[in-house]
Amino acid sequence: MKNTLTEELLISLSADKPSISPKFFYDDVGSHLFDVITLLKEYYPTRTEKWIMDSYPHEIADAVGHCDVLLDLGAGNCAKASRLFNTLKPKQYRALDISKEYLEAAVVDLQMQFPQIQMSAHAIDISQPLVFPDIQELHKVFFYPGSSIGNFDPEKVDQFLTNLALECHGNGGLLIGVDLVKDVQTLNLAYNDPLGVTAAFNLNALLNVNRLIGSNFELQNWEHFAFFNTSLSRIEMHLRAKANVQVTLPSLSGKEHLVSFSTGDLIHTENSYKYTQDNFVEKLRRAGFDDIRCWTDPNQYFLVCFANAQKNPS
Ligand code: AVJ
Repeated sequence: MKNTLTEELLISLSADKPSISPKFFYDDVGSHLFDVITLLKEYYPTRTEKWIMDSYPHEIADAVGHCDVLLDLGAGNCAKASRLFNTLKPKQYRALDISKEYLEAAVVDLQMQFPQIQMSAHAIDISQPLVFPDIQELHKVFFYPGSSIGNFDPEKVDQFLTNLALECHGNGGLLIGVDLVKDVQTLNLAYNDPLGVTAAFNLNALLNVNRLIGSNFELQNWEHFAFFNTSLSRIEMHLRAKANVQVTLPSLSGKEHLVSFSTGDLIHTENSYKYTQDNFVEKLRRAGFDDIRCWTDPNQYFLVCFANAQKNPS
């Protein structure tokens, strides 16, 4: 695990267009910073998704039907799934997330509050293909809230959704939250909060990388840069060099090498794609889902969908 992550970072940082995958945001500090982001007035997605879920509990529960296993993809602090327990009444809850310590602590807490639900925590990278052989026969509800799907490139979204539809084995579905396209100002502000929490969240990726691979990025040389790319319908986050800097990267063979950045050079850290309801529903259909139900807020800032896996995928 450690070596593949190191290798992945060395390759992506030495590339023509350097990047750090957004999964490297979520060390302990980064996970907490993200929690703070969700409290900010400018960051509307979390609050709006919660409003939608709280406003349509019966409609959502009706669409989902009975639930043997609730599979939480990207559980974080498990707060979103736990709010569904009383309406969906899952028999089992499986929390999946990249951040192990954070996740395990959250599940231990939650298990005490809901002793009747069988719970487990799985520290995995959900951008890898998911398989659940031991629960094939059970009615599965995949839960993918928070517009985390926005991090995937559009082709990857199709693969990911197709894989989930197949993993349902005609018995279950997907409850998903998706951020919608809206005016550029609102989008830009959500990723450029005046308090600078998103900037800290972005910069913290460098500290995590230093810890993981032993590089020597210095935060004073980098700044947060985020904007909505209208033609690609995505927020892009980057770290921008404030000076000419050299960074020492170790290599797997033990030899170090230097990477140079000039003032203004970028390290791409995240894409956060925004969809329209129609194009997202169309993606779900193409992936093998049907009976798609959608809920949104009065501003149409955010979308929640439940999509059933087709019984006989063609
Ligand atoms: C967790 C991927 C949904 O894209 O809005 C928040 C992460 N990045 N602020 C998003 C994030 C900057 C977030 N997702």
